[in-house]
Amino acid sequence: MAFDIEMIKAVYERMPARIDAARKLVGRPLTLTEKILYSHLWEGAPTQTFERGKSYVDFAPDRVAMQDATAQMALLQFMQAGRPKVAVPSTVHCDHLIEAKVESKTDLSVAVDKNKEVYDFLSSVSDKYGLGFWKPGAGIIHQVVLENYAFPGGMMIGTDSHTVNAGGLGMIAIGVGGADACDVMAGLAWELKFPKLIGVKLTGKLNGWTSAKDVILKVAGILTVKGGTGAVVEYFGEGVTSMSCTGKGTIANMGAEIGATTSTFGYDESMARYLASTGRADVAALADTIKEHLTADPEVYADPATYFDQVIEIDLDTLEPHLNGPFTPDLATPISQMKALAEKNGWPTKVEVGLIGSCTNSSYEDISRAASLARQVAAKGLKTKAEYTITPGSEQVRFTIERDGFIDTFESIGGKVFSNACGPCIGQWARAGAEKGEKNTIVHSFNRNFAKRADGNPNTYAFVGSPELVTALAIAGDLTFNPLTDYLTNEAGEQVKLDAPTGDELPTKGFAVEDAGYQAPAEDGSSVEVKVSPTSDRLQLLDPFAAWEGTDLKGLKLLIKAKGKCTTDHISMAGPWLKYRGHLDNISNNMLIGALNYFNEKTDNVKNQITGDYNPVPATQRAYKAAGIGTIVVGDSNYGEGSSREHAAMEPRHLGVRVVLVKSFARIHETNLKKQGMLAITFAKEADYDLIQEDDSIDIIGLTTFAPSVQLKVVLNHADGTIDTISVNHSYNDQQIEWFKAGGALNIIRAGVN
Ligand code: MIC
Ligand code: SF4
Repeated sequence: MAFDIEMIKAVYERMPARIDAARKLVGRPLTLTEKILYSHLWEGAPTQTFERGKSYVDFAPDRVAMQDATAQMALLQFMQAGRPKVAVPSTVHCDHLIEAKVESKTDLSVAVDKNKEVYDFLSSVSDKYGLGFWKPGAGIIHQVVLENYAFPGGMMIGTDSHTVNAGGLGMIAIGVGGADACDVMAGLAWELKFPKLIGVKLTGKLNGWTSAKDVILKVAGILTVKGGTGAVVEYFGEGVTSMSCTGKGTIANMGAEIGATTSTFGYDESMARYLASTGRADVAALADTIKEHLTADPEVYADPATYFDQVIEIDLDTLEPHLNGPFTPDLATPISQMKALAEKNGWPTKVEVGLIGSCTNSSYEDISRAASLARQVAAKGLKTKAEYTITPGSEQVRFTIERDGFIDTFESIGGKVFSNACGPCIGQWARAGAEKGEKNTIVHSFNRNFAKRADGNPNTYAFVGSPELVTALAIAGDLTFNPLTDYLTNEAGEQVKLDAPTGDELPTKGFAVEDAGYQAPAEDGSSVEVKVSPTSDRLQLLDPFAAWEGTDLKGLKLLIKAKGKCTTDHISMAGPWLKYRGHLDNISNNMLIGALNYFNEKTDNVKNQITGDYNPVPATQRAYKAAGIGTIVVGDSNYGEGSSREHAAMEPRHLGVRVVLVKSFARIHETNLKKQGMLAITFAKEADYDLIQEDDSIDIIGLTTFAPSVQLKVVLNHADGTIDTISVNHSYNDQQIEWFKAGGALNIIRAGVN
């Protein structure tokens, strides 16, 4: 039986009436996204309509999920909220802190030992406050959620940007910072700007070498890393219903890479099959009773241009396998064009490692299709040229694929199976030789490929592809190999061609697992003690941030003007730094160390305006803090893209940065900054970015009359005595302005004002 079935039942009971009410108010047929949103309003049954891209709306999500690297900060905040128990079903998943080095068992036991303090903390907080706890080794949050908790028509938030993965099972699932999770667990509303809607119509049917991954790689190429900002992407069409549920999960997962708020799919038979095979026939039976409410009204898909803000159509019959990269997930190249492009751009063409799995692509279907290629290695007398690794998404998947012989197949071609965890995807990869910084190419089926992400080496060119394509390229050892047309020379010197992959959507013998790794919380956790040692270097209780001083901010020094791409990986790097995710002061030592200084094109090297010296960013900021001088960070477009990690907002706040001024923000990061009491503003004229000089002292004017939709003024006092005054925009509503004034949203919850 499924977890929290009573909650699901209650959601389904209230959905039909709420959807009818919304349809009447809106006065037209509804998309699936609108149905789910309007049936999850904090106020209950809808009484008003909302404007897409404009109205801030309070929602009541059904559940919360957190992974270990973000849960620490989320739960440290929750502990300050003064609540005895979480208000909605919530879970914690231990997946990010396990380093991939030798193989799964060894790596897992090293991690359990090394991270004991953090795991004990998370486990005892979960026990105390009523959260489900998934132990290290149980799997990656999004895979475990898809297998156990996601349900069509539900709404969840999670402290990880790929929470959106659950859209594959027809949810509205959204990635947030820990402070947002804390609100919902504390029984408060969750606020989101009512999204715009992008419709993607899939015609035709996946075939041959093309897989669900290629759909999203193509969409990323069309929309770019910013194209989905502020929008929910809703997929429909015959290509969708013929696709597996886990394939839909892959597409939804990588919606994070185009900045989309989330992606979703209407309830269909593939979802019912997936629910049944993962032990939740009861959820499918419930969903069947209201199935017309779990997809859009028929008029919508018949005439999408009328109902969506933007419509994209992709023909699966002709869609080619793609490889996206290097260094950004939206640089999409159809495999047939890779050879020419790699030559033109000087990308290293020898593939050193192929890595499959991760939260994005480790379904039974993915693994079985990849295994069908691995089997051809022996059958065709080939030898695998590159290293090859497999990261299963959950213990249930791992156990089942082991039972079905796939692990043996992978091992027979030299494959190495890592723990059921994030591992190489998040820089938890002790890759031998990476420290040498050599230029090299890897291909993986993960979702992100920002510089340094997998192995810390800035010269690793990472390309994202389907597990099938990654496997073929690992066998060939060549980035320019097109398995659709090219031949390989086998050990006997013959020319052989790989057959297109085949596989099973779901295990014919069903899923199996001995110990899934779940720990239920105590019935009454009031006597459970949560210990945080005052001398720990990994955990630190939080002190409240100071409230706004009530005046304009004058004489702020420019800390850094970041040039170009500045993702959360640049602002608060993961990999080795993950270990400090529960210790704000220690992790602050990575603040902005990956950002490129506009003035000298160096990373982690900025001018200290007091001494004139160039030093690392964190040390420079600490010097300003010690001198009682506030600072400002300036950035380019889509600043803070990527992860949900609120450390990227809390570190600057903790170290005394007051303002972040950029051309544009990624959604989660902008909210995280606001939540932590930071001033997050954007240039009214993007070109004003060019006016910022290295020795600027900057004033922010208008804060005493800070109001929604009213611009602020920024005065740039240049070192030569000249002054530029520019206008800046902000997106704060009344409540968010209160967060700013209080010095952070948590200060308000704690004071019980809210
Ligand atoms: C990621 O994929 O970047 C992460 C690591 O899962 C992050 C969360 C984190 O930084 O802890 C995310 O995507 O939100
Ligand atoms: Fe883990 Fe990578 Fe998935 Fe993030 S994207 S949850 S790091 S596997």
